[in-house]
Amino acid sequence: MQVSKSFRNIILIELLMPVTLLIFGIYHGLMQVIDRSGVVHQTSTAGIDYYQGLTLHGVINAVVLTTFFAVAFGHATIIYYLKKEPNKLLARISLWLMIVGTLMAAGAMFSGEASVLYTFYPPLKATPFFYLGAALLIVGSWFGFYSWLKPYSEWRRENRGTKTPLAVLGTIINFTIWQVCTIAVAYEVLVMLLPWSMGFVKTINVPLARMLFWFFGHALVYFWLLPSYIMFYAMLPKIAGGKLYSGNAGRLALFIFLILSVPVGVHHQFSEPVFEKGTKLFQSILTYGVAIPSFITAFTIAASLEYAGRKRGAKGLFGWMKKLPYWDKNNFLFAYLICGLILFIFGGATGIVNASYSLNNIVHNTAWMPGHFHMTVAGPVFLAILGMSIYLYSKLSGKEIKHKNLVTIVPYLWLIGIFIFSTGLMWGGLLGEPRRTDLGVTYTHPGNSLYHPEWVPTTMLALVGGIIMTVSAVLYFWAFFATAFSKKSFEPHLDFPTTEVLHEERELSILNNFKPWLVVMIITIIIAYVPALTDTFKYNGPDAPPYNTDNPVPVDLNKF
Ligand code: HAS
Repeated sequence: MQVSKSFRNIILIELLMPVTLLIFGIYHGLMQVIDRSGVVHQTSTAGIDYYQGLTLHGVINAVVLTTFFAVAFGHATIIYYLKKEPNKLLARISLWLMIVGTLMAAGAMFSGEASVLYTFYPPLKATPFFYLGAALLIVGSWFGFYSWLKPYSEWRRENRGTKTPLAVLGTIINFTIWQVCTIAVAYEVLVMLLPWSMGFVKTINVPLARMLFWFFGHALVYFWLLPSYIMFYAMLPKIAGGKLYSGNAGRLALFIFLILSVPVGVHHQFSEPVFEKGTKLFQSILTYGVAIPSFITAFTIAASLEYAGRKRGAKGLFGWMKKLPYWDKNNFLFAYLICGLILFIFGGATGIVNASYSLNNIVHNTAWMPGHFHMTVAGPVFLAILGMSIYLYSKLSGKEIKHKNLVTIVPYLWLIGIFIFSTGLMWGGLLGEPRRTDLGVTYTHPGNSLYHPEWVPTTMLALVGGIIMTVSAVLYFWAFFATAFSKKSFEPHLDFPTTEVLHEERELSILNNFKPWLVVMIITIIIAYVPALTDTFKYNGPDAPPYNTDNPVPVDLNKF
């Protein structure tokens, strides 16, 4: 279908800008594995300090890329499936706020004034520009959401009794979760961190700030994940040559995410004494609940792929796995989505280990954790973003994709890289190897009194995986920018491979109605978070002055 020039430009910028910044994000990922493995023993490289690089890596890859992509992909799904364009003014405001916010935060990080990692936990302090930039990026993404509300309600009025297309349902659910969870982080940033970082107040309530962050932080991971789920349900079965085994299963999975994505944040804080046992137990149980939609997805998508394989002539119990279009370069999205799914089997299993209150004690704050999250956010999420970004860029710019062979190899190389890298991290984590630590200056430095030889093979393994991942990313950049800088060769348009459902299922009005789910969502959040909030107010320790990563003494000590 045709898309107006202004919307094509908005989406193209929202794809191009984060992929360009990703070059820095990937470079700092490589520096992480080099620094940790002890190949070098230094606190900074090319003028960028270890924690500064880690902050750039986390913020660019996990916050900037994912947020821009969610908005760009949201615009595209609304336009394609509802045949209506979002509100132009709101979409433009969204784009500009996100650009200005990203530039402010990037400037702060590159200047070394915001080495606070992507979680920006106090008492680590950043320059106010970092917090303001992050706030603008988030508020900008809200405007993207607001730009879809009018066309969506018009569509519903004009199509009474028709099911909302699955991709649109997923997009609206995802941004509803986002709207709710970001209110907490907006409060943390605007009311707590900003005045503290500007020196208006001297100290900060750390437990409250961290609780507000994780109210947002775990829902954030589902905000990353849901665009991939939309692709798995609404596109992958078609791409594989089959049909979706059950549309109702997909709708149910999405609505369960709406209820359970937010009230589980305390599972990141199991080791924090400020929370009572009951608060932790309840959120641990809900965490097992939020795995259910992923189990539903695993079975539904596996059944859809089995159907596709059998249609392609597969025989026997597992023969369908061999018949799928793994190497079809004209259908390269398959490679990105299947590699993500395979990684997610292991990312999901390790997440369930983390959710256990007792096992969490062994793995919390160890290298196990980045092992887990690289098989989730750098698995199904990152691969779906890469595949869909080049796909959409080509369609909307009218430029043929260059180096399609390379584009098809990228996800397999990435998959191999992540498997090796995450194995190294998780093995090290089980041996007590800490995360977020420049091991090369101490623990993996043979000349240091803190030397831990058992962490050398684990960090070396992670280094091998990290190098393979970097090669994969470089090939992707090569193909992406060769496409972006090539000449237009066809009429720009928008087109998604769209799945049909295998059998017409009974119409369940509950799966086409937001209200009951929103009510349950609010009640669950209240039950889970009122005790957590009360716990943070019971905390009677001192509030904290600001710190930097390079010094155990508070900054601006004279002021206090
Ligand atoms: Fe997690 C920490 C628990 C999912 C990301 N998680 C993190 C952090 C990140 C993250 C970034 O309970 C670190 C934050 C930090 O910096 O401190 N996580 C879970 C659980 C799930 C889970 C229970 N996480 C994710 C996703 C993420 C993500 C998704 C990003 C997108 N996570 C935790 C916990 C912690 C945590 C604790 C805190 C730990 C601590 O102490 O700090 C579940 O949602 C996972 C459910 C998933 C499944 C897998 C389903 C499998 C599918 C694939 C099927 C394959 C097919 C292919 C069909 C049950 C759908 C077949 C075809 C073939 C050919 C084979």
